[in-house]
Amino acid sequence: MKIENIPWENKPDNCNDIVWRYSKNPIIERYAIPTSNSIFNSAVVPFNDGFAGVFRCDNKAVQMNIFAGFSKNGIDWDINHKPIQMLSGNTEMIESDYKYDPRVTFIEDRYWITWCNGYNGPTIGIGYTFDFKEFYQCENAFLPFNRNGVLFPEKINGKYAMLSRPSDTGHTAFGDIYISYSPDMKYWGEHRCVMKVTDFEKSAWQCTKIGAGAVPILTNEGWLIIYHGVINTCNGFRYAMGSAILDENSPDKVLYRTKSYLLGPATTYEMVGDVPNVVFPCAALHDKDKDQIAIYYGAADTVTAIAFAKLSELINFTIKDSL
Ligand code: BMA
Repeated sequence: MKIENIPWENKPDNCNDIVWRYSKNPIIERYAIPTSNSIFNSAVVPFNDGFAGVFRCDNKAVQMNIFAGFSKNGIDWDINHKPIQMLSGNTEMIESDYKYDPRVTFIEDRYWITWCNGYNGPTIGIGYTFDFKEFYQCENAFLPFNRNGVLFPEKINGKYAMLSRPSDTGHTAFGDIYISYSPDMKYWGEHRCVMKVTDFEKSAWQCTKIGAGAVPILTNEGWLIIYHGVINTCNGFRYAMGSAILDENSPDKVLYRTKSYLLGPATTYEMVGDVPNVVFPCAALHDKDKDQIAIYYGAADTVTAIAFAKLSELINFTIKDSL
């Protein structure tokens, strides 16, 4: 995809990493709208001559909800002060006690949104919009409990495909990534395991649970995914970012997967916040011709940040550093 005004900053001279942070992070502060306690784990896409996004803004009662936002440059955002009000999509309106951790994927003719939907516990909600003004809520994809539902940007073998992470009602101390398929965005099946957590001895940062992050990017090597991996330390969970490449036609096959994390909590805004030590990617913008990718991530469950990489370097590293 070509993105004229993709956010970008060159790698600092003294940086040896594949992924580097934007120097003016965080791009969205916790109090960016009047009601917010925190704005993080949010998703953006190119829209018109700029960008649009769906943002997780927890309010000061710490209720989780999703809000639409717009930007000319992908860095400075105007987030609506009112949460998204859903109309009924492919079913009658279904309950939603809360909404969090949205992802946005353009498929065919519209923007599809998935999020963690409160329906007797967390599961994957699905909705769509054409204009980021009117939103339509569809059937939940799965039974509770599930999190981190991420749609592929095109059908695979004629079906919609979604990654997800079956979980529990609480702060889930386990979790592997699965894929499911649907002919119509309503009924989901053919569930297959894609990747499991690692052995502690081999790659400890992803040994407790993993979950899909950004929408998969189709490359010459296969589907590039950017995901989060978690280790349970003596002081609680620590969330970092890694990448993997899945087979183009059978994306339940993992071809490569980084042993090292690409970005872990290391700056103040990643290490200090409502939930310390969280780097949680939910979206990425890329331009293949420019060889650029901008990754959006929630930091410490409080603010939103971006990091950059050269797409080719990220792919090569995923292959070279593979487990
Ligand atoms: C997960 C989700 C995420 C959050 C993470 C770290 O279970 O709630 O929204 O970023 O925990 O607290």
